[in-house]
Amino acid sequence: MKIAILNDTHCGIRNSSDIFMDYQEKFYRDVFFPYLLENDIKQILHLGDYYDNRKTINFKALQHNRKIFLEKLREYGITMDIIVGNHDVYYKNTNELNALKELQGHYMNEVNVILDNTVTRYGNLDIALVPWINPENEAETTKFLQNCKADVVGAHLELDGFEMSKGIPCHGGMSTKNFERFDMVLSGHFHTKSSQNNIHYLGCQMEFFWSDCDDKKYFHILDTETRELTPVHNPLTIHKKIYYDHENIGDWKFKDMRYLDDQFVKIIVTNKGDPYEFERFVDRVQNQKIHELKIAENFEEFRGGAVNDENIKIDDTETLVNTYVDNINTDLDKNRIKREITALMKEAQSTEVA
Ligand SMILES: [Mn+2]
Repeated sequence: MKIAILNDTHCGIRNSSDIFMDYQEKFYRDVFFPYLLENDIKQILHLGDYYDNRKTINFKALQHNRKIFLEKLREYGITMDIIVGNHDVYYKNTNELNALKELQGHYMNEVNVILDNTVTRYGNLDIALVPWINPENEAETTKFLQNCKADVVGAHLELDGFEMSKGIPCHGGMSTKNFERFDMVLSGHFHTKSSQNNIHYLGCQMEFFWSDCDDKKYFHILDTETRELTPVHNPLTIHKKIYYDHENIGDWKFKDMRYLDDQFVKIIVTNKGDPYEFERFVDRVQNQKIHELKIAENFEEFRGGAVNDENIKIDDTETLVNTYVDNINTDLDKNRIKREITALMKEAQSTEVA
């Protein structure tokens, strides 16, 4: 049998922005469900972070998600097994109070919320399902991972050494030691797709932040007989970067700019040249139906006298801040500083789009 795997779909992301709701709707309507219907797939496994905000939900986002996703499960006869991710749980030290149980478990026969470590059989394949690991369930999860009878794991893990977003590795996460005995470990949590040995971060299916730009997104199909994992590309993007170098920008006046419609656009100026030409280029971009335009022109304002800024990349705020921190001369734990700043930025970004 074939099962579809989703993870980190973050209902209500970016402060329940209409733009992101529309974008999520397009993914389910035009990409995900058509594939499932065409391939007669009736089972979804969701690896956590169904909702975005640990503590609240916006009624509009909730209703919208019910219409575009949950009601479609019912309509198409699809069932979903789901584990809790860190964004689905109210408290940091226990999974007991979580949005999945409150919003889906009680009302949806099509949704099976998995709160405790469990081995579930799909076709001829046993998959160990491991919800978000917290101080309360950690010891018991370790024991489960050492003893469970399954070759494959589906989880929401924070593992050391894997990329959190493209090019930014996680330091201080959990060791991969307890996962070595499995043939294949599939995990949500980090939003970029990456693999090391038997462990596969699937990456989220949609773009939510600038750090997702130019980072291809996929949902996955697992064949439970052959154990083949197939990524299915989601061609829908919502972020576009333009590198402006007046020497290489070419005949932009004749270029079809409609690919920028419905996108957040960032022009990264590497070599501005004639300012008048540049302004005309900006006008051209702004004439499209874009959501927002950001221009990254120089990073003068981010300069600190003590910082070696030759290596700083201005591609996006996260990369900029991270490379900036990398270049500070300090004995403090730079990885911890980066983790804290990233968390703060995510929080700020989620209130940025109204
Ligand atoms: Mn997530």
